[in-house]
Parts: sequence; C-alpha cells; structure tokens
Amino acid sequence: MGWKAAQKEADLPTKGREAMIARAKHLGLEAASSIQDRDISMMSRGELPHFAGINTFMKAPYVEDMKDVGLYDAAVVGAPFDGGTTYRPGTRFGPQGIRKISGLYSPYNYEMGVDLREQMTLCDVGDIFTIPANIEKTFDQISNAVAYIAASGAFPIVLGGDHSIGFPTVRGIASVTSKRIGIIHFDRHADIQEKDMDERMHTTPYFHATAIPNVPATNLVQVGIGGWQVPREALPEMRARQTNIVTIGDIEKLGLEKVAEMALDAAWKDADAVWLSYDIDSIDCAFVPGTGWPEPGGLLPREALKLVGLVAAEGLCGMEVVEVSPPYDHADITSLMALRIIVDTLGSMVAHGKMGAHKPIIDKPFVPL
Ligand SMILES: [Mn+2]
Repeated sequence: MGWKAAQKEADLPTKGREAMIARAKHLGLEAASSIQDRDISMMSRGELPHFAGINTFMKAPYVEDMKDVGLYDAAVVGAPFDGGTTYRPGTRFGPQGIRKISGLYSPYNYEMGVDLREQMTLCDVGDIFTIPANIEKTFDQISNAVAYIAASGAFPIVLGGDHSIGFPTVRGIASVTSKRIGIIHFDRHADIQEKDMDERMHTTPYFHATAIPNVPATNLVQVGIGGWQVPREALPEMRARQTNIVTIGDIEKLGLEKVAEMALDAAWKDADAVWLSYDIDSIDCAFVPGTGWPEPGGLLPREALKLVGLVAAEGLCGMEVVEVSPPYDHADITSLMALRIIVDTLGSMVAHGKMGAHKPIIDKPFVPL
C-alpha cells in the first residue's frame, strides 16, 4: 500500500498549486532578491508558511459575498453557538479552533492519493450570525445558511457549535429537496429526546430532525452510542422511531467494515442522499478533551477515521462536525481531530468520485425562514 500510494502521486495534477503560487506572487509581490526560490512571495498569500496568514479553513478563499458560494464545490461555514449545551460551554469557539489548526495541513493525503486543491474547489464563507442567547432564532439562521449553500450547489461543511445545530442543519438541507434524506450520526449520546430543561438543547436534534417528513427516523443511523451519558428520556423515542443504533461493543464485535456496511444500508434504504453528523465526543475523551460531555471508552482516532472514510465513499449531501470546545482543549488536539474528520470525509468523497454528487437531489429553491 505504501509503494502504491507513492506511484499514484505521479498522476495527480499540479495546476491548483501553480495557480496558488501565481496568485500569491501577483497579490503578495516578489520575494527579496536573496531568496532563491522564486515561488516565494513577499507576503504570505497561499499555503506557506503554515503558521502565517489569515485563518480561513485550510487557507481556502474567504468568500465574503454569499452570492458567489455556488462557484465552489464545497463551502465551509461556521455555526458558532453553545446555547444548547447542558454542561461545558465553549463550542461557540469551535469554528475558530478548527480553522486555526487547519493551517497545519496541506491538501494532499498520502494513503488516499488525493489532493483536495487539485481535485475540488473549496471556500470558507465565514460564520453564521448566531444569536447567543436564543436557540430558536439561531436555528432559523442556521437552516437558512445551510439551505442557501446547498441550493447554490456547494457541498455544505458546517463547523459547530454544539449538537443542537444538528436539527437546523438537516432542516436546511431538507428544505431544498423533495428527496428522502438519511443521516449517519456518530456520537456517544443518542440526542433524540424532545426537550431538555424545557428547550431544544443539544440532547434533542434527532427528535426534531426525524420529524421532518423527508427525513425518516428509520434512515437515522447512530454509531458509537453508549456509556453513562445517554439520558433515559431518549430511549422511548429510539424504540418508537425504530432508529438504528450501533454501540462501541457492536463495533468491536463486528469490525469497522461490517459496521460501515450496515450503517450505509440503513441510511440509504429508499433514501436519495445521506447527511453526516459527526459529534467529536464519539471518540474516546483521552483524544478529544475539548468537548462538552467527555466520555471515556469511545472510538479510537484510527477507528473514527476509517469509519468516516468508509461511509463517505458512497457520497453525502453535507456534513457537520460538532461539540468542539477549544477552551477545554489541550494543544489543539480536539480541533485537530475535528479537522481530520472533515478532510478524511472530503478525501474519501473525492477518491470515490462523489464530490458534487449531491447536486442532482437539490430540486427546490431556497425559501428563507
Ligand atoms: Mn455527544
């Protein structure tokens, strides 16, 4: 595998890199005459140095004019909101935490033989204007943003935010299609009770998402559920709605390939598209301390990356990574893990020819709430 990947790199184009360097030199001016590498510019305007520059997601172009988002295959959008948290807050800083560490990465993945800069176009549209103390108004803003991005043709990549945003994101995508949507949801928590402390907190998104007519609960697959943090209030809903639940024990027993196959079967059964919701707390809290409800005994990072790669290979209509709380993080490791979930998802989609595959399901115009 190692040598095969080395061979594969020779076939990848380099046009994206050349365009980036030309743009950097045009905008950032010529480097000092003492610098031999004439691809370097006076001002950092591209990938290098990794620690320099303005922190968009992986240095993707910042698209300030939302009307241009459809010019890109995929768009990163932040949903900085922690009003739905029921223990540790801080996920309002999640989008900036993930963006900050994303400067570390190049767009190339060795094992996949994928170069995101050469094989797709990515932009960062910045953050949704969330309303800090109002869950419902924030939900409306998030649904509109996701619906607008999806209707434009770009693949939405949502940086949470706590998991309460899992309802409005799906409501947004479901509003621009008449087609049936399944959800693959990685989490330690079932998040499917109707209310928590009288509000639609981060414990509730899948009650509300699967009440949407074209998002049936039977197409909801919840992977990694278990431990001591699943509220009993969720259980009657799981039973009544016939959701698909996979525990860490199931994963240990069946193996990653089998679990991914089962998840894909259930999520895609009579469905036309699948949304990925990745709660970072599905991973053992030793690896993701910066999260709202840390729980030991979850997925190992290698398992998490393998699973998302497998489920993304069939294509997705959008994704979110939630529950990254930088104030509780150490050395950016939780943000880094969230970043890997995103780039591994994109890499797998690109490797399997699925980037852009969601476009045919978008058959309704954007109608704002
Ligand atoms: Mn969770």
